[in-house]
Amino acid sequence: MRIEQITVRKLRMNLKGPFTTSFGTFREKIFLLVEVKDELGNTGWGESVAFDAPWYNEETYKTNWIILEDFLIPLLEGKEIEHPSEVNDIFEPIRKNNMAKAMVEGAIWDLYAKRTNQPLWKALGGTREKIEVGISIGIQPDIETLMSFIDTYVAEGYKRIKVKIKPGWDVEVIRAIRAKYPDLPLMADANSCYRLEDIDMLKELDDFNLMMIEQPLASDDIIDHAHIQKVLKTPICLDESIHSLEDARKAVELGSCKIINIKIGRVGGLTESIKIHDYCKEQGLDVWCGGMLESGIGRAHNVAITTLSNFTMPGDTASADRYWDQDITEPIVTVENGYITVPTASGIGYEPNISLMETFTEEKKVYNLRTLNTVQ
Ligand code: OSB
Ligand code: MG
Repeated sequence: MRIEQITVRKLRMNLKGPFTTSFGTFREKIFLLVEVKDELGNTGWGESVAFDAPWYNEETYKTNWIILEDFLIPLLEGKEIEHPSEVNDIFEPIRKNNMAKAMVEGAIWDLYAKRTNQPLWKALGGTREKIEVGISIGIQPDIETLMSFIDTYVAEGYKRIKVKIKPGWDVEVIRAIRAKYPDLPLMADANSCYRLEDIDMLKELDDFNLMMIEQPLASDDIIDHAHIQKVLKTPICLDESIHSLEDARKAVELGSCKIINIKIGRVGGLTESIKIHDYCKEQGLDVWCGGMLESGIGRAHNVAITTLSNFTMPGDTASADRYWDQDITEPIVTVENGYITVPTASGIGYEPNISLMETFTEEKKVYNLRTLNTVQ
């Protein structure tokens, strides 16, 4: 197949409520979508999980657009692609910018699955027909507010609760949750806000039987994480620190974590996600699929990757209606009793709702690629 056209859109969607992490508060999501088209007129969709500010990693939707226009599109021009696993290699000359690469690679996977008339999850090698889901709850103004969110989500059947923590919102919060819910599958995500000298606080968290502590230390660290994993019973899960299979291998060899959160965008696409998944399976580590407050397109990709056999822990791919008044796919991604039933339609299995998408679109650009068959 040849990619002949790429359409980029910048969308803005308001979150139903604020989402606060240790690094900042999201009230809206500004992000890019791409639609790729092949020589037969098949299309595929991808979403970038880069935010509008470089808080989580160094990318933003604007840097994604520049990388796409100046480097990724030129690399795709004139390329005959047999299988989407080749896209990773085509983008190899460009360092990092993983979220920019992943949005295009994901769209080409969707296109390929449609072209070969199979659901994306089957094309990826997935085996599950329904997936288990948890939910991530942001930092709240007070513990009562947090507890009422937890009550609601537990009643809705979510399979585990993740709470965001930061200095001043950690041990007391976890203690309060455990007092009410001694056996709830519970974890905490620090988004890199602690340092080695906070070890005593992390040891206190060790008493609460958490499923894991996610990314307690710096976003580029695997050394100090190995130091603390040695003294903690609670598994460390790495998110921000892992950008590739090589990073995963080094973290595992150092003993920096026992669990990896795979985010398709952070690792540069579905192909790299599969490689990390397979490596962790060999090494006996659990993996789960993280979230980046995605719209329906990115959410659909998360559902597809989670069907692989070593996604043994519930992910963060909660119901679309938890984030948005209206989401841009038909149907929207829905969680029932803690499960998402995986779609059977070809490709990502959720149709883009173009007319609704248009109402959230602030900019749009169509690129026609020079192809092998261009007659001079
Ligand atoms: O660290 O997993 C994270 C949201 C924004 C940035 C980083 C993270 C998160 C979440 C929410 O935890 C995941 C979601 O519900 O999409
Ligand atoms: Mg995280």
